[in-house]
Amino acid sequence: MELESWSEQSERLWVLASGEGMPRRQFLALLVAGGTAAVLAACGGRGSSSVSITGGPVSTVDPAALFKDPTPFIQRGASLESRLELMPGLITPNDLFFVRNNSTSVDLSVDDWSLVVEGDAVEQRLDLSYDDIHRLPSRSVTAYLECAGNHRVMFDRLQGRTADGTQWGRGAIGNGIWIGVSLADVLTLAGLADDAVSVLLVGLDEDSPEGGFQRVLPLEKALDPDTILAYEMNGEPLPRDHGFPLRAIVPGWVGSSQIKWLGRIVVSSDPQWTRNNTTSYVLIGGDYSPEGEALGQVVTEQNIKSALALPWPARLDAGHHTLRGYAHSPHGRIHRVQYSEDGGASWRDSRVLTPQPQYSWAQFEFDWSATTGEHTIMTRATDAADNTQPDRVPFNQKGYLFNQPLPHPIRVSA
Ligand SMILES: Nc1nc2c(c(=O)[nH]1)N[C@H]1C(S)=C(S)[C@@H](COP(=O)(O)O)O[C@H]1N2
Ligand SMILES: [Mo]
Repeated sequence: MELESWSEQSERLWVLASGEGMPRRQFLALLVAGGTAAVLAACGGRGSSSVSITGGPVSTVDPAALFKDPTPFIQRGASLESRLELMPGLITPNDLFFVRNNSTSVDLSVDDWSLVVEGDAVEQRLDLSYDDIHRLPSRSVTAYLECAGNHRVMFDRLQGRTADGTQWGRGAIGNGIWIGVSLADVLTLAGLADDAVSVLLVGLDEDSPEGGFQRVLPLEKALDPDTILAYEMNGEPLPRDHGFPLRAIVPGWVGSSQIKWLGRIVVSSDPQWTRNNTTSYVLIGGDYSPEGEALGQVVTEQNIKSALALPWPARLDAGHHTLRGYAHSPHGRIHRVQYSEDGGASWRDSRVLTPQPQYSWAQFEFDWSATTGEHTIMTRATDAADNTQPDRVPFNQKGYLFNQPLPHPIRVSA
């Protein structure tokens, strides 16, 4: 499994680096800047003969599938998983923001691009240029964006059942400041019919026989003024890997609804069913009932989660540490994050940091005095509406929405 082989590799490298007296901070900085080669070089050029990086190739990313530098990420084919321990704070910089591609990133030019709005529930078909979009009133939204499969590997690790799909750890999430236009304004421009019920967003990547990657939104979510079509991410034009020139941002909803390289919108007076709300992004399992044309319960909103911003497993020196992490919920702000050192028998409060703007995730931290040996720390978040992470999530075949508290393994050495 990719994640296992990657952590084995970094574990071996870290054993070598710490044997050379390299502090963890320097090790990570080298790994980020120059990959394994830089770590090996700094270890006196002992090279791969003394540390055999055998758990598969160091890079598993397909270089043709992406534009950004994959070095700081856990690499997974055409997708990149973020390392929470590298996150500098509340906002995830673009070069550390995870990428989830179902095919490959697309290189579009604004000159050849336009956004088509059509369907039986609009009065007129629109064809909007990049400039047309920019002439509409702009709207800024601060929101986390998370893949429905974030934490998926935990079904395997904590329940002993492997779900289908990319075995994401905890880094299929990032938090951004997005600027664009309200989808509602675009729909109004096309003239929304009274009987409109569903809005299909279609990407320009070549994802499946039905066309680009696509997802339908019910009218209500499409008309939420904070559902935007974004052209800017963290003060820069939307990067190519994140959907240049235009992508949907649907706060609180599954990552797969936030269509990148948006090219077409179909507004219909009927519900629309495509792959991503029938066979994919549905909860399939005995605990879930199918709905409409879907094989299971359709995944719409994400759920409440928390994670420590440490490598998995983590290694710390004995002594006092401030441990940090991130928590988020689609149902409101995070009010509380607790941690447990005894498998959930007792819990203590961490400090939830402010600000926590809009649909942003929250940062939390707590002081921990690390004693030599093996430890496991769990975290559990609670939001303003009193939702909290459940002790157990029923299994679903495709491994979505895993949000049990994660027992994070930490090895402390003297
Ligand atoms: N056109 C298109 N949009 C897409 C995807 C895709 O493969 N193609 N992947 C989706 C999924 S599954 C996720 S989790 C998010 C990831 O957004 P990011 O790559 O900007 O982090 O984009 C969504 N939008
Ligand atoms: Mo996703």
